[in-house]
Amino acid sequence: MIEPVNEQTNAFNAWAHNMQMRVEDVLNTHLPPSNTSPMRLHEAMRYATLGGGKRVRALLAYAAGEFCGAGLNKIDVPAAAVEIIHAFSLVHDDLPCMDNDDLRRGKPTTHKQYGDALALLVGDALQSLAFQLISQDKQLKSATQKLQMLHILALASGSRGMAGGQAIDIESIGIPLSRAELEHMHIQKTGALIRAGALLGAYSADKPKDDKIKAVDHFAKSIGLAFQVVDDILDAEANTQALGKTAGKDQLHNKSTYVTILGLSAAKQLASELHANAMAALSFYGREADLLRHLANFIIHRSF
Ligand code: GRG
Repeated sequence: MIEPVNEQTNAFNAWAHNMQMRVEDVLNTHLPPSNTSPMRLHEAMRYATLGGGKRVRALLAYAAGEFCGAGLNKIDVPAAAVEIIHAFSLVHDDLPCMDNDDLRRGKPTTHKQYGDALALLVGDALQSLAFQLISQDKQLKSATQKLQMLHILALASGSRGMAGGQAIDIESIGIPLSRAELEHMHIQKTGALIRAGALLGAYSADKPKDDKIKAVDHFAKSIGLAFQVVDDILDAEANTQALGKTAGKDQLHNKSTYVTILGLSAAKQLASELHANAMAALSFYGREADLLRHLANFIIHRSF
């Protein structure tokens, strides 16, 4: 029986809420307790990671993992690891030497709460923790599988992934980028970790089929870029309270965005085209790809 669209959306929303709570539990369990030494560092790591965010990268891991046949228990740690790397990147991104922001996820940024030096260490320690958790995960039985995941996460975070994209971003402040340069920057800065989230989920399955890995990869590349285009649109259109972070930051910092390069209407058109590309990657599959489809819709239609 084909369910009506709003029932499917309600079911997806309930699934997403459950997975957000699930990854919160996994994070809570695996982050060092704040009553163990060094207590202030551990408290700040928990402050930066817990109790906020849409958990899009974890949701991608769960959806791609289920698509490829992995049990939820196997996806838990990889999903938490990609969120930990993401939290790390946000802490460093907000520092005065980077974007210098005061508000993140509706509360003071980590350096505002704990000082710049500790925030730097929070990022460093979170990065190590993400790799440590995958390496010691008892749910993942094969060393090859773990190695594959560590490789995916390392590539996505490094100089040809997120750190590289951030380097291009800070070097280009005040210098208008071409559309191709902007795309290159965002594939690295935002797209790489989103793609990693989906791939980590896919590789959580014991024997993921090649065609499914390729479909997830194709899907994640398109939806990762769409995510950033929507981020640019929201930065221009939404307000600080709705976003939980400072709105209008790109304009303030004189940064090239899809909105400054294409204009609002063409940026929205591009987001729809990228969404359509992501959906096309799943066209061969039936209901087993529905979580990924709904997630793509959520990424495109989100308001924060
Ligand atoms: C992590 C290796 C490494 C280096 C740090 C600072 C930095 C280099 C990179 C910055 C990457 C960055 C912050 C990109 C912005 C991506 C982005 C759109 C963030 C907002 O993501 P959401 O909307 O946030 O998913 P929530 O709060 O919902 O999790």
